[in-house]
Amino acid sequence: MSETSVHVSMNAREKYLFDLQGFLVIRAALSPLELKALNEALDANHHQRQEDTASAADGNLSGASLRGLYNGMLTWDKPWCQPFRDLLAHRTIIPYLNTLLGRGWKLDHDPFIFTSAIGTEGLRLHGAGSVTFNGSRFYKYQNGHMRCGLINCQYQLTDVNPGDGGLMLIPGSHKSNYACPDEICAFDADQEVVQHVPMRAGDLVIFNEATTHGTLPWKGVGERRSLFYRYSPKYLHYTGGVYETILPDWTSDLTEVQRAVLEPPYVYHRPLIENDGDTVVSPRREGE
Ligand SMILES: O=C(O)CCC(=O)C(=O)O
Repeated sequence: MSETSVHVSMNAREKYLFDLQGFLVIRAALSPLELKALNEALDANHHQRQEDTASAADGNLSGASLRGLYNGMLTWDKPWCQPFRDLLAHRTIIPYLNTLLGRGWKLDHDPFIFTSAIGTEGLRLHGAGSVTFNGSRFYKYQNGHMRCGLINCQYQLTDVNPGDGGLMLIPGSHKSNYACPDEICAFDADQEVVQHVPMRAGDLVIFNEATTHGTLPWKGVGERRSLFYRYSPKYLHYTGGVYETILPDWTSDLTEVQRAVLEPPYVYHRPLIENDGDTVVSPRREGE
């Protein structure tokens, strides 16, 4: 039997924690076989590694080297693309995304992986909370439902031990009404409000882009390998990359559920994935 955590709905404890913190950790989201296939695919594609020059961290977040960045995995040569395609609509995440984004959510960014060796720099805290209404990265609770702009699903392909570094978040900041002061964003002041999230390989952290977050310099002995899938509600698109108005030829290899996730933003007649992870329905109109 698979050890993957499959949930048919987001439970009351998880809803409380996500609403409170702006993020949620799902333990053992990936099965050992899925984890092995993803790591083998990455090992076989080391030549695809680029350096992430965007972070330019200094002070407490500086480091001796840049983060490694991989993308384009959905169209890597077979068989290496397959484990990444299998995660497009992973059964574990469906009930969470249905709850946080409303049914009809879509992949937003092209999936990517950050890697770090010991000494790799971090990234300033960012994510604006409720300072201004930003329709692409917001948090709202209304009429019994949570709704978010951009949602990050970050799978760990290797362990993240306490003190290793990597993802940091300010719990509750998705609802903050004031801009994060510069010295906190730089991780120079009030470090106790910032939470590092230790995880085992196979764990998943789901967080709202509006939750203030960044990267601690990597101090782990092992390599950091964090795999990101970012999703948005059916009516918006945050970035370029995977947004195609007509699905490309390679998507004919995908399941109906996986293709539904790659649909461009629109509302009417949209394929909606049920929590069971298998059923796609397409109501004429969807008012959810
Ligand atoms: O390192 C992380 O997990 C956070 C990365 C991040 O927020 C970013 O690259 O924008």
